[in-house]
Amino acid sequence: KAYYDWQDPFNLDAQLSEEERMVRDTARAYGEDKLLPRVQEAFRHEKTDPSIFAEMGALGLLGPTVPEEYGGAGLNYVSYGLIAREIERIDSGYRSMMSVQSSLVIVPIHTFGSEDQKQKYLPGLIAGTKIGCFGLTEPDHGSDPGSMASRARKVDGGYLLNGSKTWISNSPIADVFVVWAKTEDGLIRGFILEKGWKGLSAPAIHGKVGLRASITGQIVMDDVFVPEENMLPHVTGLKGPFTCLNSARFGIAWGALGAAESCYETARSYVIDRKQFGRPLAANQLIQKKLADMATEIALGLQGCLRLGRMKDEGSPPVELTSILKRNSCGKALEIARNARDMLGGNGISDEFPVARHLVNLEVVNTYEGTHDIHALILGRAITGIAAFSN
Ligand code: TGC
Ligand code: FAD
Repeated sequence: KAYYDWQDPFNLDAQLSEEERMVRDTARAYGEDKLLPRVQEAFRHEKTDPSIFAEMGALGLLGPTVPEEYGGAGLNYVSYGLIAREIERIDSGYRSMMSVQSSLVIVPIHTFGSEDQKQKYLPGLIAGTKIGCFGLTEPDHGSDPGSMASRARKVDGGYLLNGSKTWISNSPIADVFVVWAKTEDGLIRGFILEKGWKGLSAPAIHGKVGLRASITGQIVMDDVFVPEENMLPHVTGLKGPFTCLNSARFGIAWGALGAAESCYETARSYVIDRKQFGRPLAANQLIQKKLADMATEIALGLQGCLRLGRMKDEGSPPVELTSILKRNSCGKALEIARNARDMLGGNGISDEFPVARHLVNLEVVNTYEGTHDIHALILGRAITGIAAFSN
């Protein structure tokens, strides 16, 4: 009888290249050696350690798909997904720090920036010596960023930016701000702002019940002068921010399954060790069914992520595939985290185990980068030809 690997039923490992396995192992070792020992304190006390960016940068984990001429590792999308999976296996907040920097700051500058902007900003961001953030969401415009109120008014030599962004990962510690605002002609444009510019502030948002290891804040712009050369020249409209989101959402699809794997593996070892009614919890059919459901969803989800990664590496697959997988991975990972939490009984409430932390983190991951329902509507539009979210 062929061997069944409970951790890798479809032998994903064998479907990766040697380079991809090496990237995965590097990210896994970093997560276990450097992130795992810090996460409990970071989560308890809402503490983000900015040195994590430089640590990740030194290992080539930031902006990994960017070519070597700008300091990137020139890796493929599958490798990017594998990094996200390994980092989120430890904590979604750490993956958030990594994916905002990689997909939402480095990608727009690399894809839509001028040569001068690339030379100026990419090496520091990829090395992690500079920290970036991405401002799209506003207090009154979340799922509907096309209605944003932030404005960029043309003045001599540049633009004056006014408006506010909220729920912005990394913003209170960011050096570089990629911000989206409308110019007077009503077009959405991207701007690169720097910490310390007059009129720019980024107060932290405290009291989050999830994603506590990743700092979140606002971006407040009060007549911030942005020189002409700091506008992203090569994109207008929502295509700009959505191109970044395509990349970040793909990483989240892998990452959420990393968190789910952590919950599944924790629950499995717990129910094998824990005895009630004179035998292991794992001997009960109800418990085994929960494990079987977890293993099934993780294995199928990872195969979908790998397929999309291969398609991205070969060309430009339809963006709806990213919606299928971002939505599926987040929804399934949440369900797995809830079941794992239940299987650990009272101990599932303690932060000595990672499951409750993953659970509250995944509530955030299911919401940002397009909520579960918004991705259903993106798919619904593609299936029916009717947009349910517009007039
Ligand atoms: P819609 O009419 O669909 O499109 C407007 C223009 O954008 C183009 N487009 C895309 N381009 C590239 N990739 C995509 N995925 C694209 N989707 C749309 C589209 O072709 C069109 O271009 P053009 O040239 O014809 O004008 O726009 P809509 O306003 O009707 O869109 C509605 C909807 C729901 C799809 C969209 O607004 C949406 O996705 N909302 C969700 C918002 C969201 O995801 N926000 C994320 C904020 S960032 C964040 O959460 C970071 S957390 C990260 C972390 O900490 O890890
Ligand atoms: P809303 O849009 O108000 O949605 C509320 C509810 O209504 C949701 O359930 C939604 O699905 C539903 N809904 C909305 N419209 C419809 C509709 N037409 N039909 C049916 N249901 C609908 N943003 C950034 O720009 N950069 C960041 O770095 C960033 N980081 C974040 C970090 C954290 C910790 C959090 C919590 C959020 C972050 N976000 C960031 C913001 C995030 O992208 C938004 O919270 C998300 O897009 C949802 O927007 P909203 O919160 O305004 O909810």
